[in-house]
Amino acid sequence: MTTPRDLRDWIALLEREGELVRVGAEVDPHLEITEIVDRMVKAGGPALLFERPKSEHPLLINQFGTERRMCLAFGAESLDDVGRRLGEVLEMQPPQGLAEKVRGLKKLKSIADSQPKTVRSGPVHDVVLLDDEVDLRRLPIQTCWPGDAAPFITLPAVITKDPRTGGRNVGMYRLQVLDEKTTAMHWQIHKDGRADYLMTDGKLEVAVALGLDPVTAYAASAPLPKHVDELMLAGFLRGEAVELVRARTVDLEVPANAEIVLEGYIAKDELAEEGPFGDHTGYYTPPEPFPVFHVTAMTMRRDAIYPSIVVGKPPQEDAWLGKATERIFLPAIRTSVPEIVDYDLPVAGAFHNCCIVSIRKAYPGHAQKVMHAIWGLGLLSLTKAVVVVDEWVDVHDYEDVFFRVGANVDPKRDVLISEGPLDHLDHAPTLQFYGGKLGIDATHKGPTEGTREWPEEIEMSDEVRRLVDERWEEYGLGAIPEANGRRGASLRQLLRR
Ligand SMILES: Cc1cc2nc3c(=O)[nH]c(=O)nc-3n(C[C@H](O)[C@H](O)[C@H](O)COP(=O)(O)O)c2cc1C
Ligand SMILES: [Mn+2]
Repeated sequence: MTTPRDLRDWIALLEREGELVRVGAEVDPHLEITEIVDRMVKAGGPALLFERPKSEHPLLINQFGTERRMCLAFGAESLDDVGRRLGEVLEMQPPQGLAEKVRGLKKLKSIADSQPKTVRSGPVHDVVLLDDEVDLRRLPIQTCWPGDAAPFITLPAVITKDPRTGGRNVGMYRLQVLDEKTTAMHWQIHKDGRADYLMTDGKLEVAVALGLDPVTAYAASAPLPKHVDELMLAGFLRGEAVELVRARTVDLEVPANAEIVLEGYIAKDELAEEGPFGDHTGYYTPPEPFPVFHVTAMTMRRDAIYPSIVVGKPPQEDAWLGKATERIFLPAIRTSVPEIVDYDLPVAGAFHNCCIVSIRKAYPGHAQKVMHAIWGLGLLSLTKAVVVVDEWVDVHDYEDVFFRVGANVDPKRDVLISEGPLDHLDHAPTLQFYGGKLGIDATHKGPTEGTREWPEEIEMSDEVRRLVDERWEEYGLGAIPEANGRRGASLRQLLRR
C-alpha cells in the first residue's frame, strides 16, 4: 500500500485519477471561492487547484470532498478497510504457533515504523522568511462567509508540545488573521492544544504546518487521546513514517515536505476576540476571546501551494474528514464497548449532535449502558443525542432507524434525559459547554424489561424469495429490483441536497 508522499504527490495522483481540475481564471479568496466550492462539493465534483487566487500562491480545495478521494488518500478500497487495519493492531492477542508469531511481529513492526523520523533537511525550508519579512497577506487566505470577521486559515496542522511531558500534539484548529503577523488560535476547551496552553507559564511555542500529504492532514483532525501523537497515527495509516525537520526559530519539529510552516509563540493570557465565523454547525459562531499566535517565521517550499477548506451548513467538504474518523475509529471504540456493532454520526447532525449506534443487546438496560459509555468516551462524550438500535438494524439507513424509533419506542419508558458537557460550538444549550443529553432506546424489549411479549417482525420466507427470483422473468416486470435498495437511499441521505 502506498499513500501520497506529500501534497504535490497527492495533486499528481488526483490529476491522474481525473479527480482534480485546475482553474486558471483569477478568483477572489474573499467569498468567491466559497461559492464556487460550495456548488462543487454538493455536486460531488473534483478537487480544485486555483492557480490565480489573487496571490502568488495557488490554492487547493475540495481535496477531501468525496468518498472516492478519501479512499485514494488512504490507498484503501474503503474507509472501513482503513479502520480494520488499525483494529488488527489494537486487538492483538498473544500469538499461538509460528505463523501467528510471524504475523504478530509484522504488526509490531508496523507500529514501530509509524514513529515520525527526523531528517536533516527538507523542502519546507526552501524559502525562510524571518521577522519583518513575515507577512500572512502573501497567502490566499479565504474569507469564507459574508459575516466572517476576517480571513481564516482553515486547514492547518497546529503543532505544540506538552510543557510537562514534552509529548507532541497536532490538531486542526482554525486561525483568524488579526494582522500580517498575528492570528487568533481557536483552541476549543475540550481540545489537547488548549491543554498544552493551559499548562504553560509564559510562552508556548507553536508551529503550524499547511499543505501536507492527505493522511497527515487528516490525522490533525483525528480525536486521539492526549498522550498519543497524531503523527504516529499518520505514519501508521500511511504505512510510512512522517519525515520531520527541526523548525528554524522554535524548538519543534515540522513535516519536512510541508508546503508552508508558520513558526511562532502564544503568550499565556494574551487573548483577542475571535469570530464571528461561519462554522460547521451551519451558524455563525459569535465572537469569543481566544489566544493570540505571533508568527515569527514563515518557511515555504518554492512555489508553495496553500490548502484550504470551507465549513458551513452541512454537507461540506469536512463531512468526509468526519466520516473517515467515524469509520477509522470504530474498532478503537469496540475495544472499550465491544457490544457496539456499528455507529453513524449523521453529517446533517454536524457530528456532535447525534450518534446512532447498533448493539448486541444482552441484558435489560443494555441500551442505557451504551448511551452512558458514549457520553464517557473521548470527544464522543460531547454527543447530544444517542439513538440505540438492535444489531440487525443498518445504522447508516436513516429511514430504517426512523422506523425503529417510531415502532419500538415508548417515550415514557425509553427516552433518557441526562446532562453533561456539550460541544464548544453548540449554540442551543442555555449555558455554553453544558446542558441536556437525549438517549433514545429503540431496541426490542421484552418481559425481562417488564414489557409485554415483543411481537415478531415481518419477513418473507427465504423459500418464497427464491421462488420469485427464479420466476421473475416469467412475470414480464423488467429487471429485478435491487433486493437491498435501502443502502442506496442512505448514501443519498449522506449527500442530501
Ligand atoms: C476543517 C476542520 C476545522 C476544525 N477547526 C477546529 C477549530 O477551529 N478548533 C477546534 O478546537 N477544533 C477544530 N476542529 C476539530 C479538531 O481538529 C479535532 O477535534 C481534533 O481532534 C483536535 O485535536 P486534539 O484532539 O489533539 O485536540 C476542526 C476540524 C476540522 C476537520
Ligand atoms: Mn491530540
